Amino acid sequence: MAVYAVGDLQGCLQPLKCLLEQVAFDPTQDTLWLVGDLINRGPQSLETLRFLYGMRESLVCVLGNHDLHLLAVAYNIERLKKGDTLREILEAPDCHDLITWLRQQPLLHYDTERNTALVHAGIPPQWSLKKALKYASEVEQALRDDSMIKPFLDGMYGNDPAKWDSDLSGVTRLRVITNYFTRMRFCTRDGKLDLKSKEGLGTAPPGYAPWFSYKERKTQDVKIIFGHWAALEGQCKEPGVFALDTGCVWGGAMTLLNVDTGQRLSCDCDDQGHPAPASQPLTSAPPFYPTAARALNRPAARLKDIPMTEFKRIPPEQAQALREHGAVVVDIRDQTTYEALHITGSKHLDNHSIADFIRAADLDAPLIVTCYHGNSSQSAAAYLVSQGFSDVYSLDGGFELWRTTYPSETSQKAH
Ligand SMILES: [Mn+2]
Repeated sequence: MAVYAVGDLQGCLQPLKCLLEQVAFDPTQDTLWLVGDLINRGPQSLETLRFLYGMRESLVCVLGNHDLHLLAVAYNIERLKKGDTLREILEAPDCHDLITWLRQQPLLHYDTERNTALVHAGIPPQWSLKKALKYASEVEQALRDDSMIKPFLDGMYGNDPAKWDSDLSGVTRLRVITNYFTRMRFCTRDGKLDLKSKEGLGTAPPGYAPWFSYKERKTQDVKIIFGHWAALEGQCKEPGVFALDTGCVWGGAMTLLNVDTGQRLSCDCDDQGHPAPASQPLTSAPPFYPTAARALNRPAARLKDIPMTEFKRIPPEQAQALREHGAVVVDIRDQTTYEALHITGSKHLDNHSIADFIRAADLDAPLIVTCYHGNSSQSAAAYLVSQGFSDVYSLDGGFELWRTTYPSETSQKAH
């Protein structure tokens, strides 16, 4: 009976399957919430849509800008752009079923029991939940209405007007509503949109800030789960606001959130949107954990005596300071990637080397774990804590952030 929410899929089916397997997702019992952007850019847009359609009874799905773009293309092929990977959907024999299902999906979902809203981009600061639901339903009605869908989709594109006004009408009104729910990142206090900046928190134009950051935001008392903003890397410090887009299609990760416990699980991806080689074994328990546990060669009682500590997440700067004081760095990416470039002095760790590593290690020495982007290193760090290491760190941003922060502290030599 669990409820999970997953970040933007963008046609990356394998990481989704990997995550669902890890939580033993049962479509007859569990529910999956999708923040939208199900398709486009990734390797398997058609297969992803079919997979979701097949389990549609177990889904709650809100539409993202890419999903709306697919609908627009389905109603007007001239809208198809060069980088789109949507043609396979349009040419599929089941295209009609998939599109018909998609246009029934909402822009905003609210779960009363959990007091939680699900939306692709966000809810602008000036709208209460009640208003947001009303405005979302205006667009949803247009999508479901055979005579309104095409004019709406044709008029949907564009950044103007940048700000909501309740006097707006027609397609212009629907366009602003759509831009808020599916494209917003930065806006002003009173909800004027900037739709050009796409990068991290530091890149807001003067007078603009992330939509969720305003103290006066009228949805402060509602939990909000959203995607769309990969540059946030799943980090949002605002209480009750959960960022889930971790850029699976751009070599980031796909993130799954247990809506009730707040627990997160990630599947690191390569730059093709497939699970990265090291992610599967290191984030899913079976192949990795038992090998190491057996190899520990210590009586079980000894393990129980070890006080459980938590691992800490640290930025590159702190990792560098620890390295200067002799911390060991282990790298859990796949061997080939590690050999191509890694943190100088770091050791490669995988299912084959973990046993020897633990046997020979000083359990009290500081140990830093790194991966591609700082996602799967967290499960590995938790595991190493469970194996008795007392001072374990997960490197935030992984090797990708490290190489841009300390390019001279990287090396191609194996250790
Ligand atoms: Mn998006």
